[in-house]
Amino acid sequence: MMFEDQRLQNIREKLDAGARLSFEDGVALYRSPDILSVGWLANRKREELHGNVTYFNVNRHINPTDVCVASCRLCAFGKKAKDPKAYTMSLEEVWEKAGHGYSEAVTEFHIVGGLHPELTLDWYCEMLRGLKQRFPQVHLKAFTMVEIGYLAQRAKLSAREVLVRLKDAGMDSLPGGGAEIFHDRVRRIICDHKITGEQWIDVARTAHQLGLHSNCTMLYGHIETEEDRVDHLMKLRALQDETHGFVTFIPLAFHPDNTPLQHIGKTTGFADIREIAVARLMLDNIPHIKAYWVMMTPKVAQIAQRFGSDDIDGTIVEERIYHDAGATTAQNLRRGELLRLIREAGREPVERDTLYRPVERVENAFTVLV
Ligand code: V47
Repeated sequence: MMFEDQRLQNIREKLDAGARLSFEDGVALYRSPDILSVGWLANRKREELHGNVTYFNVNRHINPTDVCVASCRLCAFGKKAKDPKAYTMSLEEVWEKAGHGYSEAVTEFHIVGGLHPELTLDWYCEMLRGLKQRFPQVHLKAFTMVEIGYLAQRAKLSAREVLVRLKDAGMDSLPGGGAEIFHDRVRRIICDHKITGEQWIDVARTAHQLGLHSNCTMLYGHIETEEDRVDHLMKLRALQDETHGFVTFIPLAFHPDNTPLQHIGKTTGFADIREIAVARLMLDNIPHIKAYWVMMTPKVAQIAQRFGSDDIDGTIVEERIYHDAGATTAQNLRRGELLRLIREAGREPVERDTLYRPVERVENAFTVLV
C-alpha cells in the first residue's frame, strides 16, 4: 500500500527503516488531511509496542486547594485567596477526602492543586505522610513540576531539595501537568505566571535523576501553532533520551469555558485524534500515550485506541480542573463501562497500577502482580 500524500509516504519509508522523525516530519503529520494514513502509522507503532492491550487504572483525584497566586488565562480552576468561592482543605479534610468512596480497588491518588501562598513544604510533607500511613498500598502521584518550582521558590530551596523531602515523605511519582506549550511566546499569553518551559524540563530532569518517574503533557487547541507543538514534543523526546523517566504522554485539549480565553472554540474530534497519532509517532521513546477520556469524551478516547493510544486513564473518582472549565463528561466511569469501551474497540483491557504493573482481582480484592 502506497500513501497518496508523498510527504506521508516519505515518513513511512523513514519509519520502515527505523529512522527517527524530524521537526519537518512532525509538521507534515499535523498538516496532512489524510488522517487515516497518519492513524495507520501510529497504530502500527502502538501495536509494535503494546500488542492488543489497552491499559486503564482506578484512581482518585485530590485537589487540596484551588487558591493560586498565578492567574493563567488557560485556567478556570485557580482562585484568589480572598475569593469567597475559593477553598483550602485542612490536613484532616485531605485525609478524609482520600478515604471518601475509597475501596481496595483504588491504586493511585493523583494530587495536584493551586500555588497556595501560605501552605508550606512541611504541610505538604505531612499530608503525604498522613496518606501513606492511612493508605500504605496506594501510589501517591503528586505535584506538577510547576508546584515543585513554586515550593522551591517559597522555601528558598533548590527543586532537588524539595523533591528529596517530598520523596522521603511518601511521594512516589509526579503527574504530567503544567507543561502546557513550552515556547515562551505562547507561555507569555496563556500562563505567564508559571515557570518557563526550560524550568519545567529542568525540574523533570531532576525528578528523574532522583529515581522518580513522571508523566508529561501538552495543552493544545488554543493559540499555539503546529510548529509550537512539534517543538514541545521534540523537547520531551530529548529529555527522555537523557533520563528515560517519562512513563506516559497525555495530550490535553484546551477547554475554554470560564477562562479568559472563552472566545477560542473547542477542539474537534479530528484534532483530538490527530494529536494522539502524532504524539505516538514523534515520541518514539515514551512508552505510553494516554487518551484521557475526561478531556476527550469516552467516545473519542475509545476511537483513539486505534489511532496510537494504549491507555484510557481510568475510573477516576471526582475530577475538578476540567469540569471547572466546562467539561460535560461524567466524573467517573464505572469499571464495566470502561471494559465495554475497550473491548468494543477490539482491544484487551488490562488494569494497571501507576507504573503499568498489571493489577488482578483476587477474592473481591485487588492486588498488584509484580
Ligand atoms: O496542567 C488546566 C490543564 C492540566 C485547563 O499525569 C486545562 O496522569 C484544558 O495534567 N482546559 C492538569 N486543560 C491535568 C493533568 C493531567 C490529567 C490527567 C492525567 C495526568 C497524569 C495529568 O490540565 C494543567 C493544564 O495543562 N488545564 N486548565 C483548561 N481550561
